[in-house]
Amino acid sequence: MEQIIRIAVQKSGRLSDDSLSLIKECGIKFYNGTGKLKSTSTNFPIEFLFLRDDDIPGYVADGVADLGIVGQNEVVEKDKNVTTMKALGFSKCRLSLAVSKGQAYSGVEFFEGKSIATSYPKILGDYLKSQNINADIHEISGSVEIAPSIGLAEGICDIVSSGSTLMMNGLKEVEEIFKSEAVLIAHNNLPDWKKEIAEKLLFRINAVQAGKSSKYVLLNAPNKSIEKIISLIPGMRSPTILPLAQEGWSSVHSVLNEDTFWENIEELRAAGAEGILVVPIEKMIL
Ligand code: PRT
Ligand code: ZN
Repeated sequence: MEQIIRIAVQKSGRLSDDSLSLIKECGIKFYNGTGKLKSTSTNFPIEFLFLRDDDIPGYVADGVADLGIVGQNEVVEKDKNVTTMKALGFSKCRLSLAVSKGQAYSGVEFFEGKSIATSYPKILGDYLKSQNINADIHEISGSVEIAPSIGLAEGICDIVSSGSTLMMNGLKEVEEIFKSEAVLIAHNNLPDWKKEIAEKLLFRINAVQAGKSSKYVLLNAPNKSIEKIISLIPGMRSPTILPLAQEGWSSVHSVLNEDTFWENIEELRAAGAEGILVVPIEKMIL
């Protein structure tokens, strides 16, 4: 039998598009017809299982799937034995406590003796324990944000992204208790041959991510500024310097980090750089 590994991804929801785009950016091809539950890549030894996100940590822990892409919130909430291989940087959100907008709130002690509705009883329970708060946790599976208005609970603990759901429901965020993003998880005891395939996938993911957080930059500068410019954009090993046809000028090629991009550009201009071109990088192997 051909040796392949299985990865569980969300069938349809907030994680699906970004999970599948990442796989595609890794050069892994597969057919993703609507309603399919399984698909095998045509050019990488991997099979996809399309599942509900809530089930992914369990399937990976049981070994039904070897790998999974799921929100950290689900991994921690489900409390299954899995290994987190890599934070993937998408589906970022937070789990927060919220109360009615008009409610006076001075601190987490507010929740002492109160009831809180949530779909995340484990994460909330751990948090309340760490704060020495005794509260009544009402586990509900959806529409948590309406709980205060229907008198089910005095507070809620739910996923927040932009904050507009809370606002529309007359609630205010009072404590952030957990930060989440999509992660790549793995079964704890993968045999070596599966580990090797998982490492190949991880290598590609790292290359895609490094590319995304960097830009290729080309600029012209008078030779007297080159030393200063090299110190500003040291690049991977060191920048490439090519002479321009015009005497006394050079072209400098290097790599810039996205996070410090604008600061760097200003410094480069101040150092004498001109004709600065910035180009996206598809993949970067360090
Ligand atoms: O059907 P299935 O069970 O697979 O999906 P699901 O409906 O349980 O999950 P889904 O697709 O909604 O979310 C999957 C994962 O995306 C979550 O587990 C989080 O890790 C992550 N994520 C990122 C979010 C959000 N952002 C998010 N905004 N999950 C949910 N929300 C919801 C939140 O519950 C609330 O209702 O969006 C609302 C808040 O959003 P804002 O922007 O109004 O603050
Ligand atoms: Zn779900």
